Amino acid sequence: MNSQLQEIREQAMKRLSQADTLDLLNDVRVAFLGKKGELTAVLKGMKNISPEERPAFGQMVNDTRAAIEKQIEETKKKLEEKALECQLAAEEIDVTLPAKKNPVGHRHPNQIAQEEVERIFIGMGYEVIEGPEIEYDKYNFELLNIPANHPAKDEQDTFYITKDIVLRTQTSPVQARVMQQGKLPIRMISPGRVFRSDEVDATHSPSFHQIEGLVIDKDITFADLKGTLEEFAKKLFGEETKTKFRPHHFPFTEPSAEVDVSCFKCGGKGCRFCKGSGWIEILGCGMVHPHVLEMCGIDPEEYTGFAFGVGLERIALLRYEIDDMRLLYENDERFLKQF
Ligand code: 2U9
Repeated sequence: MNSQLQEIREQAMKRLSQADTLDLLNDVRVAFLGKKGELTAVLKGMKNISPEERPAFGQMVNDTRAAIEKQIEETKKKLEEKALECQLAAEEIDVTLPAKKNPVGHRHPNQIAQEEVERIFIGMGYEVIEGPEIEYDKYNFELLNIPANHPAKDEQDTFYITKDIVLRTQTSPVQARVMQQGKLPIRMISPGRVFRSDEVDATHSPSFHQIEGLVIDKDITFADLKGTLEEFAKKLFGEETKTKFRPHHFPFTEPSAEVDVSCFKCGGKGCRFCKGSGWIEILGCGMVHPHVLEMCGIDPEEYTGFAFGVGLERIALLRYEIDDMRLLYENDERFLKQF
């Protein structure tokens, strides 16, 4: 028996020295100390030993078990240390590697231009008011002095949802709605998307953006309009900017004008940018037509006002020297992130 125990101990020690993973170590523990293990089998055979020899034999079995358990613990500790070392080596962090990029969005040049225009008018005490992109024909055309069969309806041909409902061709209907609410005076701008049935080219798109402005109060004159837009042009293009008002016609304003600014590239001398003229057209404006005031419930004998409209894309193209409007809609990141 003594030699059998000796044999078991040697076998166990040999297999423990070969166990190089925690799983193999567990196999060895089960093979020798488990319920059906070799040492357990020896214990079960104790009933065949004489009672006098039993205590000494029991002691030997316990010593063998303790020796194997001790070796298992030591091997386990070594294997766990080795596993940790392997894990640490595999998860090594190289702090010299370039950091992962976290791509964030970028404001669109239209958005930047819109915020800039808004900032200038907010600074002059204007409110920013937005409205629906789908409008009644009445608000988009009728109340703005463009009745059925008016030629301006051709120029502003749009997309019809029904006979009476259209995709708005200008943001003016927002102003018409504010006027109808009857709270005076009004000092507002309304930015937003508008639609026209235009073919796509370098300067046209069926969907673009405008900012329109409206001021209604007692004693508002063309001089107020001029002063306001001169100030706006200076803030947007630089203090040295000059403005020129050319007579024009819009159905909703009378008198009406188009406004040019002195070329901010050449200062007015004439260059490729302003096509040699020294001037660049930026917006349209005028005194709100008395009939429009009347239709929107305001007494033209008591109140007068001015209005203007700016194409946002035009401002963005000029400010950032972009020569094709289509670039603004392609959303190519390489283009957008330059601004
Ligand atoms: C009301 C009355 C009048 C808004 C105005 C313009 C002149 C104008 C163009 C600029 C470039 C349109 O985007 S564009 O093609 N707009 O020239 N807009 S006056 O007049 C109004 C607005 C509201 C109640």
